[in-house]
Amino acid sequence: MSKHFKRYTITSALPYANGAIHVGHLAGVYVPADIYARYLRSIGEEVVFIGGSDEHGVPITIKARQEGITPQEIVDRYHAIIEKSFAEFGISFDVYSRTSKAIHHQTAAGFFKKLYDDGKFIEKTTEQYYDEEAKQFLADRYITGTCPHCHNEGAYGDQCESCGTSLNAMDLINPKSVLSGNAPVLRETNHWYLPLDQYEKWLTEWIIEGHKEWKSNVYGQCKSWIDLGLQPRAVTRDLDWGVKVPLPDAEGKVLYVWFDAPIGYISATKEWAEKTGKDWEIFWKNDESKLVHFIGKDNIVFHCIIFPAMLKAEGSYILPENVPANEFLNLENDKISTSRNWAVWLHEYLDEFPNKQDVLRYALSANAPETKDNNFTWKDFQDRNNNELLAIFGNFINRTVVLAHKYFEGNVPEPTVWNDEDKAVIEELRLFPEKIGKSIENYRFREGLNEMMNLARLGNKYLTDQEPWKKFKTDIERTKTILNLSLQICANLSILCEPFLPFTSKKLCRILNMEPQTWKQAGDCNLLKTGHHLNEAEFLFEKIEDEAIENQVKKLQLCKD
Ligand code: B3M
Ligand code: ZN
Repeated sequence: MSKHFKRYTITSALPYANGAIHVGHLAGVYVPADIYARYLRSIGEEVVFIGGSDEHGVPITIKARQEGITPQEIVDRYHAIIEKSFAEFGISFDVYSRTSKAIHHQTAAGFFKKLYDDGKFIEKTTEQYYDEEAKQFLADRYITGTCPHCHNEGAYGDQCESCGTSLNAMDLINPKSVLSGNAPVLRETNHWYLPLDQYEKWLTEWIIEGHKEWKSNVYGQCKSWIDLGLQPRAVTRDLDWGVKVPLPDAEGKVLYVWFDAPIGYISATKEWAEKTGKDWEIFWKNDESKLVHFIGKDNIVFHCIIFPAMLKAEGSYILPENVPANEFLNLENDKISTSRNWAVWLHEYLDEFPNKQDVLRYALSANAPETKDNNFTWKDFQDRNNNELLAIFGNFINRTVVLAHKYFEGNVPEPTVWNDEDKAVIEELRLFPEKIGKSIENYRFREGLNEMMNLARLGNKYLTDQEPWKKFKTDIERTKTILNLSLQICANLSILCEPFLPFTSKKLCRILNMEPQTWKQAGDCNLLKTGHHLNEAEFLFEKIEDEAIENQVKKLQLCKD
């Protein structure tokens, strides 16, 4: 028996505010999280769905330097772009915060201080590169030099982009500071470390023994990390952009971005609670609250090992119940890359496909990289729209509503004689809410989406088989029953498609002249009462022509040339 929870704390990875959002982000993290949150709200659960921008870290300071502006200006710009994209795609956050807010700085500093006071850190002195002219310690990204493996002269202190090897700044041959161009010198500095090695036994029990139900990609990654043996991790850095280390003698030091960012989930919950008069603590400290982190696979170690160890060290927090991380989405058979502009950016998509948010949501969910890396192609996008959304879902709704107007002046006709075929459809219909719900609860969103489409398929087939257009003249009672039942299926679809296709659900409710209903009402064949008046039919989807697809492919190809 799985445990019943009273409320849900749903987080989605905080995107770095140094770039816009692309389809990979949406498919990997935000659409699945949104489906989950919307479904839970629909079944009547109490939910807080948290998002926000991750506004610290070295790459942001580097971008600011390159552009000759402040890091704050960089994050202000991208936070606005990101927040707008999420809103436009219907990602239904209860709060979308940012880690440069005062509430976050207080919360993250307070969290660090509690761990410090409780003696949970170890302090170590190491030698780090220092730029004597710029008078500052150098983050790995601030050092370039020759790669010891492939001899590329422009390798960074953390990675050589030419041969792909991860590096330590100390490995570079002829290191140079990005700030002054001078060779850096080594200087002693002290930092605080979370001794992850001390949590190894506990992590083994909690994950390896306790969470065998996690997705195999997630579980497998955790297991190999733990098997390799965990090392103490520095949680502070010498940098002037971030949450200041709240200790005397820590001038010029901030919390490591991966220490403060997950605490951002907590700060965002506080912000939301202040605005809505809720109690944030119950969502984080009560074991009847279910904490679920939606992330991409590159964030697994931080959410499954390091953040839980931080929460455990603090002592008063619940731990994630699940971390349904996705694999990566490729684009036209190639890795998405922001530097090569090999991506589909959300804001550009909407310029070219206005009001087609749900088509993208659908194509991405249908192809979600749930168990392995997956591929987005424009051709598949077109096929999903034309052959599924339009040909099945849209066509069924449209035929039904048009016929109801034609034969019954847009009023829901009274069903009189149910035959065996009707009864079979009614029986099948009843099972959908639970089937789709189970898939969503188990993080199998593709399966849930496919089930939802199966209901549209069922409706479409029923209408085609029953041919009310042939019966209207000879058998008005049958025609009434067929259209009544078809309309009930439309009404059910408006509920059951909502987590996946929220814009379509809204439009469908408008066509049916019906208030949005909740999941509990689905499965019923009397959602629309006899005599209820429908609005005019509108197209839910329209055909996407080859030309539009060719343009997208061409546009991408430009990045290759
Ligand atoms: N900003 C990394 C990323 O966007 C990081 C996630 C933070 S979640 C607390 O992949
Ligand atoms: Zn190299």
